[in-house]
Amino acid sequence: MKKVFMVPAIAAALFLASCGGGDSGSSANHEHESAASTSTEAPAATVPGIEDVELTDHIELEGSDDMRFDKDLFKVKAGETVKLKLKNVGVQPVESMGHNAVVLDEGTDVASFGGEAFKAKDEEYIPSTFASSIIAHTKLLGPGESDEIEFTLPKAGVYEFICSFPGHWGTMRGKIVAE
Ligand SMILES: [Cu+2]
Repeated sequence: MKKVFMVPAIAAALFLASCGGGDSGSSANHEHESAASTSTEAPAATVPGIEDVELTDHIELEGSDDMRFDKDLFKVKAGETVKLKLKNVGVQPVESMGHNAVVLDEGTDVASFGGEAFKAKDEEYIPSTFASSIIAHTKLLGPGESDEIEFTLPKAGVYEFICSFPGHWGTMRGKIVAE
């Protein structure tokens, strides 16, 4: 008789244990859902047209007398070396139409950076006051000149690049998406 009595007690204990398991299972599901919704907000998805851009480790840019880069969107691998070559294909003198390419850290306020660069003529428009926001930059180039640099984007994200010559960042501006 005692054994028969024990069986329902064990069954009740197992039932309670499985209820507890059910609760933790549902909270795990909840965490999974929130992780999934975070991943849909990944930086690569926030830049229109990035899905049509091929992964590269060698960016080639041209800057022209009409204050434009010839391309404005690139996709690279985070943590890997990227080469960037800029050529000034214009004919106007460097004093009035110089170009560079400055790769800015994620989250840099481009307008603020451009304002500081404007005042940094003695530093070829690479403001030391914003040094921590600069990942890499080319030299300031006159007509027909080119420069090539190497850098590594530390983590996945969207990094802007601009020409920091006074007045140029409004039109000479693009994005490098690291994935
Ligand atoms: Cu420029």
